[in-house]
Amino acid sequence: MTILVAVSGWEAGPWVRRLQELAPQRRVLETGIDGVFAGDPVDLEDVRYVLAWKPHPELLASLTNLQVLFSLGAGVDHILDLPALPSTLTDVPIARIVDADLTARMSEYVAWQVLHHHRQGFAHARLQAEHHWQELKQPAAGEVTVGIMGLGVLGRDAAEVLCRLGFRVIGWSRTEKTVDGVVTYHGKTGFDVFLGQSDILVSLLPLTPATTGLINHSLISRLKRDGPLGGPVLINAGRGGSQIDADIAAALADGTLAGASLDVFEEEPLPPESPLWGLTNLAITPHVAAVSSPKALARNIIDQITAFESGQPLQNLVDPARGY
Ligand code: NDP
Ligand code: OXD
Repeated sequence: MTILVAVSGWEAGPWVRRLQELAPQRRVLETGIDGVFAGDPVDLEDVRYVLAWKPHPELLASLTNLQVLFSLGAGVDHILDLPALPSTLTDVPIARIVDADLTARMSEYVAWQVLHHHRQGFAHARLQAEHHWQELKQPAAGEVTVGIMGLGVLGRDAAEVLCRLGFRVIGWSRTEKTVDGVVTYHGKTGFDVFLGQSDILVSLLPLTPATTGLINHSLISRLKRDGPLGGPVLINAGRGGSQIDADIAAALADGTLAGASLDVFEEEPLPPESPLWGLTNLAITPHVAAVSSPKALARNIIDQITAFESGQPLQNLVDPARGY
């Protein structure tokens, strides 16, 4: 039962080594960093499982005996949005990563950025650069409302961590949710009430037609304006396709947003000429909020394959019609 690591932009080597360490009896093939398979095409007939990150559609189309497609990320837009998703994949289940390691990394990023804005990280860095000792007025966490868009695996965990830090946390999702300590809203009707209370808006949404371009001028202008941080703050670690970079740049420049942290962008890597790079109230990270670690996640996938082969149902299946 051959496994193929089909990744573009990532090195396959660390995944292959870890998979072989955990399952030495299995054959593991890999693509180059360009996502292209350089081996004998005949070998692809034995491939039953693919571990994918931005896989090439032609490569997927040539896998006639594929049984499960595993996304190496929590998001699956990199598979579902392929310009030509092969028809051979129609009946192949797609499973995504849900793992404590990935979840903890995301909550770490969210807590880091929320605290950075809450504790006035940019202002303190400016004062330090000026060698200027000045005490800034600091609100308590309980005076700040963090609104989380997306109450899935990652959003719920981040909410729990932020509640523990003392923030007032509210959440928004597509369908109704109950999360301890969090006031929740859902759908179109709850959206404006949710936005109007958010001092810090965190997006952990998947990219779907409904979330594409959602974080735009209109959304930003509906955030709470009179909170204790001197204006609303935006943090996006979901997908760049959910935001309009130019609207965020304009809002940061004219004060509609007091600050922002972006881990994801409409175009990645963020082009050097993007005006976002020059904004002093924006914290940029290169899509690393929660990286997929071969050490942790290869174990997760090998366990899934072993359970699947012993007749147990696959976990964390994606609904292609829903888009996540
Ligand atoms: P889940 O599928 O567990 O959760 C998605 C959440 O988004 C659900 O609560 C869902 O609502 C909500 N949602 C989806 N569509 C809408 C909509 N139209 N309106 C309102 N809410 C909506 O995903 P995860 O929490 O595991 O991951 C979330 C995303 O984070 C991934 O899809 C990926 O894009 C991103 N990510 C980014 C990383 C990074 O490093 N920057 C790393 C890992 C993930 P409902 O529950 O009602 O269905
Ligand atoms: C993911 C990501 O989806 O890293 O896991 O973006």
